[in-house]
Amino acid sequence: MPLPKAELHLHIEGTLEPELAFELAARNGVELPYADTEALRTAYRFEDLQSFLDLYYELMAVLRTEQDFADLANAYLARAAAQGVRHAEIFFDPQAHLTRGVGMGTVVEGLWRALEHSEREHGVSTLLIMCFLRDESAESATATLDAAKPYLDRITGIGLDSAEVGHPPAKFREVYEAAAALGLRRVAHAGEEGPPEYVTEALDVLGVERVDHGLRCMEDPALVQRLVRERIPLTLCPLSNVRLRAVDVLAEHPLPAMLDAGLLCTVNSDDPAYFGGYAGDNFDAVRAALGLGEERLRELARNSFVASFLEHDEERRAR
Ligand code: ES4
Ligand code: ZN
Repeated sequence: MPLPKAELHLHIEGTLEPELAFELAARNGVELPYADTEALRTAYRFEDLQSFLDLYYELMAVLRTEQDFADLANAYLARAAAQGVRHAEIFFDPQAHLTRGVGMGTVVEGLWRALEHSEREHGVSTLLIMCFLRDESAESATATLDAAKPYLDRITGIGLDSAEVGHPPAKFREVYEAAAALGLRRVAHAGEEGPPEYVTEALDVLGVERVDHGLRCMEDPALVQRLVRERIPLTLCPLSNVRLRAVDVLAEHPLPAMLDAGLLCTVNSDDPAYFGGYAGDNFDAVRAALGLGEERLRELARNSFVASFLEHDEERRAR
């Protein structure tokens, strides 16, 4: 039996497996520039974050209808459940769909078709976190928040993703303030490819409660001390870090040093269809490559629930 765990860093568009991509392409009459699933998989050799993002956005062309988003989410939830995931806080990237003429309603209602039955069907509770693309403008983020207003009863929080370097957190101060005023929880990707200063800025300027990745905090001992003192969770994604070359090989991942430093680390899958594994696969990989003992693995699983928004969201819904 896999350890029960919560998944806190998961882009639903990054769960699009080649087989489903081709199935949806056929259903929607979308032409993919790959002969078959095999040819597509060979494209999964990434140099860095941007080379991955190019393919990630390209494949989204197959997602067009509510049913497409429902099928995508259902496939993820079934896989996650099989690997011990009991709760998932799911990112989605509305701007990547809005710019293709797919509306906010199609995305949210479609995902909801799967999420509303997830506890019963898969034994997985879920929350939605809407991410802004940091390589788009701050105005576009604000327009996205406005477009989401009819759906805020289904959205727990906001996040910030896509190409990090050159797009510091402070660019999104206003939209994070507006989201906070609407009662939304706040997270952001920081310190994946960007410098430790972006982690500090995400905390100080955006008021994030949790940092996605945060890996590069290890370059700044004072920042590590602060993250420990303030119990700020980090949502690490070890297989992603290897595939996107944030670390050379898994055996050199700083996770053990981060745990030893007292950081509240969690292990997640990021974009499992692209990076070679779901949440349980990431646990298995760090166990094998880093020699983590049972106690450390249980700590990671426990951390995932501690770091989740579960309790708070239940309070919010009850109000
Ligand atoms: C992402 Cl790994 C990663 N980093 C930043 N943005 C993303 N969007 C989807 N996956
Ligand atoms: Zn991510």
